[in-house]
Amino acid sequence: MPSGSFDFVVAANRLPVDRVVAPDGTTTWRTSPGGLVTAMESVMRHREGAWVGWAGSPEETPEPFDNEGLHLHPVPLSGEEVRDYYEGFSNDTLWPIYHDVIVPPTFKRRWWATYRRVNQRFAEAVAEVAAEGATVWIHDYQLQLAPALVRELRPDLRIGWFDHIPFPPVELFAQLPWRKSILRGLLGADFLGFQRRQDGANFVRACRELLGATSKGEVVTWQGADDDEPGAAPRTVRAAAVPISIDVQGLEELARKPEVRERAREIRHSLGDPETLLLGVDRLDYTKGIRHRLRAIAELYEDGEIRPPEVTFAQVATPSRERVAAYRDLRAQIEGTVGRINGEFSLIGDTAVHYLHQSYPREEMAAFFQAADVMLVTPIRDGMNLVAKEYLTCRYDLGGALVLSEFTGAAQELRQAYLCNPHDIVGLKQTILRAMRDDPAAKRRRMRTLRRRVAAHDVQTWAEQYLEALGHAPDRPPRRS
Ligand code: GDG
Repeated sequence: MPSGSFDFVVAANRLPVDRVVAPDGTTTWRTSPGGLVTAMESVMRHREGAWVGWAGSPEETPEPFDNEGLHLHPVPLSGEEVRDYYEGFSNDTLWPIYHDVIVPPTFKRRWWATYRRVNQRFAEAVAEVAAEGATVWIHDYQLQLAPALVRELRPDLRIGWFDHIPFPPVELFAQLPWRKSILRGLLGADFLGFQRRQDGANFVRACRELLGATSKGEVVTWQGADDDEPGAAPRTVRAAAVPISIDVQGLEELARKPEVRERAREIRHSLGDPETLLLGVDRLDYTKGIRHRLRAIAELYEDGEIRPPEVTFAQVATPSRERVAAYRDLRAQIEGTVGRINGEFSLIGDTAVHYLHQSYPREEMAAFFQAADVMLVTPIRDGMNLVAKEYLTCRYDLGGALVLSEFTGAAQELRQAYLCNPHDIVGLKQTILRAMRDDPAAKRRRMRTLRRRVAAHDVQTWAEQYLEALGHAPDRPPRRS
């Protein structure tokens, strides 16, 4: 296949831009704020970089274009493909299996066929734009077949894949009817990055048990298969943890702006100037533990341990995946629970739970974080959880406290947080109270240590570490990526 001209290519489900339609109907593109884009900016400074991804609308696919120094190469998806590859296979088959089967996964052969077809299309787009010997960095669970498919088209490329979500234990992964094809797809990469060491170990074990591969520490060796399926060639691949982080400097600068600080004061005032503001910020997803959190809050009100207006709880639940039934059911449950808690424990003018099913600008999020005395991050399972790191970064005043679930990737790093098991409602209640009532000096010490950890390992460091590991992939001579 002829090569393109870009020596560094990112492939992710979405392009890092949002469409902006002017009143006269003309379309422009705005870079979507997010850590991944910032990380890429820093590693692409001295390279010719391209990004392959879906533009976000099934109706219209723009021609490739340049935006803020980056070449964007849109991959078209039809409405049916969005339903089957993205909402179906990615979010209703893989997402539940990779998150401890909190809800049952749905298996549909048609979804799988579309997932394969779309991964092939992404692979072709990568092969088209990548220069001879280029480095390719593929992201996340939507594109697990792409590594092997890219390699078949372009064996000259150095290919990495990063898993933003957990990789499940083999006992759960084995439920997937297409488990071997997924492993073979991933083994097409030279280096596989995971959030936690355990995720990498789960992948290695799955390769041993389901493909008969051998392993030595983090390196898997597979003899290949004697068939025509993608990814049949023998492979030696390293699977290791490179935990993701956030753009610490950019976010702290934002949080220090006088208008953001003023907005934080306004938010507290609008909530009745509580002594303690408890806050949750999540995509509305069953992995995030919002139901368990509400149960603990309800019991704390019931026990008389907390009461409005002295203590109030605000939950920002950003709308997410509303075309998937499990998400619609979750929303109905949560909204029912919030209604019951407020019916029982709110006073006239003093609300027990402020529930916001909305999406906010970054400035508003930074103000929310600054306003919160106790941040509740209580997922049942989460690859990393960036909200925890964002909260710490915004609390440059060393105020506040972080309650953090043991089942997040972030808990591996943030040992000084108030760690909790969200399934243990009694324990969760005690941890929330401790985070509220601990000695202020002890809380400040915890915040200082936690903030140091996040600052020392920001998203730029993450990208550099990842590319360093990819550059030293086991099967290839070392090279700077
Ligand atoms: C996946 C993995 C892993 C949320 N609401 C608004 C808003 N957000 C921002 C947060 C944060 C991001 O979205 C969410 O990141 P998380 O890490 O918390 O969770 P997932 O979306 O599930 O992300 C996760 C991550 O990938 C990265 O690898 O950590 O484990 O599941 O940045 O602040 N941002 C704005 N308005 C909102 O209303 N502006």
